[in-house]
Amino acid sequence: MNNVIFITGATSGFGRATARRFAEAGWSLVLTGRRRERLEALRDELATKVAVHIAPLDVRDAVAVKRVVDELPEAFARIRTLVNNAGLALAPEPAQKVALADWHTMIDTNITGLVNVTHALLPRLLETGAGATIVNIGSVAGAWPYPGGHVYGASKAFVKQFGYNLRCDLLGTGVRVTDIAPGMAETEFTLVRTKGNQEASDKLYRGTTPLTAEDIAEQIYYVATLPDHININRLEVMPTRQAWSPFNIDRDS
Ligand code: NDP
Ligand code: 8X3
Repeated sequence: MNNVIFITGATSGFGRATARRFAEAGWSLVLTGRRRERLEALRDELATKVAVHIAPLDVRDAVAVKRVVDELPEAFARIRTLVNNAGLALAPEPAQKVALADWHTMIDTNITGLVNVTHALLPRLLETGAGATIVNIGSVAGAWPYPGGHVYGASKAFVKQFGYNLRCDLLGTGVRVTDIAPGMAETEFTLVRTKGNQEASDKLYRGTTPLTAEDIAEQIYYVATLPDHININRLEVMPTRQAWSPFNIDRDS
């Protein structure tokens, strides 16, 4: 069977590593993201091994999402796995210091983008039936609060609950849904979160052992290739060298 994976945010980090991991296993790839030149570079790298279709796409644009899905070439039309990976955190400052526009960007990307893509691809996944998998990339921030998490963490809590609710409605269709919730992983995530501050990004990952994009790609491959009767609901994955802190207390000085 021709296995096809549709990946959002394939131009960097987890999405790009996932494209490489599934290419290694011979899957056909639909690669999306806003940066066309990166999609082209990845296609050039992987098209020697597997069939690759690229589609520059901003997941916030529901009309564009539907067009990309409607115009999938025949060989890529039957999707087996959807990886809803496109997303971002912005403004690690306290909530009261954050520009409203940054909150809107996170909601539009992490929530609206996620539902746009899921809604457009659900008919294709239902057609595939048994073994079809939706992998949503959540975060530990969707389950555990931390300072500066505000809308980012809340958007990832949406990812988790949306996935659970989808599972209820998709019962009997064979379509699986998994929330993979990573902790700290070294990608371009912190560069984006700090609006291009390479020093801050380097500092966060220095002197410890974060997850890699390849670690998460391997988890995605694992859940998507389990026997059809197994659904991993949620997979929370942290670096061994990351854990929780005590509660903060406000004290009189
Ligand atoms: P990267 O910044 O490396 O990759 C993010 C990807 O999302 C890029 O390919 C980017 O592509 C894409 N993207 C962002 N906005 C849009 C948009 N509007 N439309 C389409 N694509 C978009 O970060 P990661 O790989 O780390 O992040 C991937 C996912 O993992 C995100 O959902 C993130 O929240 C989540 N995550 C990350 C963790 C980490 O520590 N790294 C931990 C937990 C979860 P382009 O800019 O070309 O559009
Ligand atoms: C982000 C993961 O550990 O930076 O989704 O909160 S962490």
